[in-house]
Formats: sequence, structure tokens, C-alpha cells
Amino acid sequence: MVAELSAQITAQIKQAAVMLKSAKSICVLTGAGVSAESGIPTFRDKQTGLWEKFRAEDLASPDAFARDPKLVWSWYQWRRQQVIDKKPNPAHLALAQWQELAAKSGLTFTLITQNVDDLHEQAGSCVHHLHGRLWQNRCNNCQKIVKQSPNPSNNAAQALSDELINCDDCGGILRPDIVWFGEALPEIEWQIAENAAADCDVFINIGTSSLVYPAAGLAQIARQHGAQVIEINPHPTPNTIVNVTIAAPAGRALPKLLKQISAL
Ligand code: BV8
Ligand code: ZN
Repeated sequence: MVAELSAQITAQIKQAAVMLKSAKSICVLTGAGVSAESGIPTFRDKQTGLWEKFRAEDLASPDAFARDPKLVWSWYQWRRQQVIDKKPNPAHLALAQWQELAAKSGLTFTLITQNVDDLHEQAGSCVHHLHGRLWQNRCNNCQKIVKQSPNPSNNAAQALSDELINCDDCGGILRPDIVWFGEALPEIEWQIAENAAADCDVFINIGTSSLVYPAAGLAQIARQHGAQVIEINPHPTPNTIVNVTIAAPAGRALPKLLKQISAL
């Protein structure tokens, strides 16, 4: 039996629901915390196993890939193995349900994620990825996109092996289609995110440490354009421009928040 949320958190959810009830446009930014209850370690969680002695930030960079492509490729293949059997949790499902309700009631609801897993898509959401997708590769030479099937059937061994894969078109090596530190975000997705943050009445940061820019700056953009900012995170973040903090896990808070909004 999961313990009830505290009176304080219930009050925070009520406060957020009142804010959201009158909103005509909502922008949501999710981070690794939204997948934590699906069993996927967050980006800054300590790494385990073979990767224990590495920091994610040191592997997620073009320099690291140039220096040792096989090491970085193996890390991503390991991360794919870590997420391949993971399923959406109540946070992903609540966001997908909210997006569906919004579409029916003429509310603008934009979901942006920093995550590279596909759990928002599995839950049925339409989502914009700012930092790329784990299940997609790109040729390091000609930039050709090569899908990596998340459910390797017959080619399971090859699909998640540590062997580098060469591009069929030009022979260059494939890299994950992911935005590494020091690399620009995809223009279209960033433009969508910036516009949604600037146009929304309420901006919700869910499960992100708000440490990585420019994504972490979206709440500021929203606030500067007159939006209210809600944060859902069991731990404090450096975000100082928050109107309401729901200090609870997203998988617990979001279903309750959705219920509270419809009860108003
Ligand atoms: C850019 C993909 C410019 C990788 C990621 C020097 C040179 C260049 C740039 C910089 C520089 N110095 C600083 C920068 C900017 C840099 C940056 O911000 N660095 C930080 C570290 C200071 N940013 C960049 O480099 C960006 N690019 O600036 O380009 C440019 C422009 C034009 C032309 C060329 C260049 C690119 C940033 C993207 C990096 N890639 N991911 C991969 O995944 O392998 S970012 C990485 O951090 C994650 O993937 C994630 O996307 C992001 C944020 O992490 P979070 O999602 O917040 O996860 P985290 O673990 O930190 O926190 C989890 C949170 O969840 C916690 O708060 C926890 O309390 C909470 N939580 C836990 N459980 C729950 C929960 N919440 C709710 N419910 C729960 N159950
Ligand atoms: Zn190529």
C-alpha cells in the first residue's frame, strides 16, 4: 500500500490545480526524473557496473566520441539495454491523458522533453525531444539517420553489440542521434519549445535538475512572458522562479493533479 501524500503536498497540488484550471495554454518540460519510477536511473544518478567509474557528462560529448568512439558507443548500447524493457509509469500516462483531454477542450498543451528514452511516445504522447533520441543513430560523416529498433528481434545480438556500425551509404561510423554537451540543439524542436514557453499561461518543470542550458532557461522565458511556473520534483532545484513547488515524485503527483483539476 503506497503511503498517502502529506497534507502539505496535497495543498500544493490544490494550489497548482487552481492555477491550471483557468490556463488556456500549458507548456510542460520533463527531465530524467519523469522516467525514474519506470526504473530508469536519472542522468546524474551514480552510474553502475562497468560504467561506475565514468561520469555521464564525460561520455556525452563529441570529444569523448572522437577520442574513443567504441567506448562511447558501448555506453549507449549499455544504456539501451538498461531501458529496453522499461515501461511508462503513471507520470507518463497522466501526461498523455492530459494531452488528449486538452485536444478535446481546445486547450494548448505542448510537451517538451530533455529525455532520450521513448516512454512518452509509448504512453501515447506527442512529444518534442530537445536532446535527441536513444533509439536513433546518425552517420558521423554524412549525417544519415539510421533507426535502431528498440525491439531487436532476429538481429538482437548485432543491435546491442559493442561493435561500431558503418553507414551503408558512405562507410562512416554511426553515432547515437543525441545532442552531446557542446552541441547545438535541433533548431526546429528548440524553436517549438521557445515559442511554447513564451506563449503559455502555465509552465511546468517536471523531474529535472534544471542544470542544463538552454533547456533550463525555458522556465525563465515563460516567466518573462507572464506565465506562472510550477515545479514537480521531490528534491529542491536551483530554480528560483517557481510559483508552486509540488515536492513529490511525478508518478504520484501527476495523477492526483489531473484529478484535482477536473474536480474544480
Ligand atoms: C549548447 C543527452 C551551444 C546526452 C544531454 C561549454 C561548451 C558548450 C556548452 C556549454 C559549456 N558550458 C556549459 C555549456 C552549456 C551546456 C550546459 O548547460 N552544461 C551544464 C552541465 C552546465 N549545454 C550544452 O552543451 C547544450 N548545448 O549549449 O550548445 C551551442 C550553440 C550553437 C552551436 C554549438 C553549440 C547541450 C546540452 C545537452 C546535453 N545532452 N543529454 C545523453 O542523455 O546521453 S543533457 C543531460 O542533462 C540529460 O540528458 C538531460 O537531458 C539533462 C538534464 O538532466 P535532467 O533530465 O534534469 O536529469 P538529472 O539527473 O540532472 O535530474 C533529475 C531530476 O529528477 C532531479 O532533480 C531529481 O530530484 C528529480 N527526480 C528524481 N526522481 C523523480 C524526480 N522528479 C520527479 N519524480 C521523480 N520520481
Ligand atoms: Zn554516412
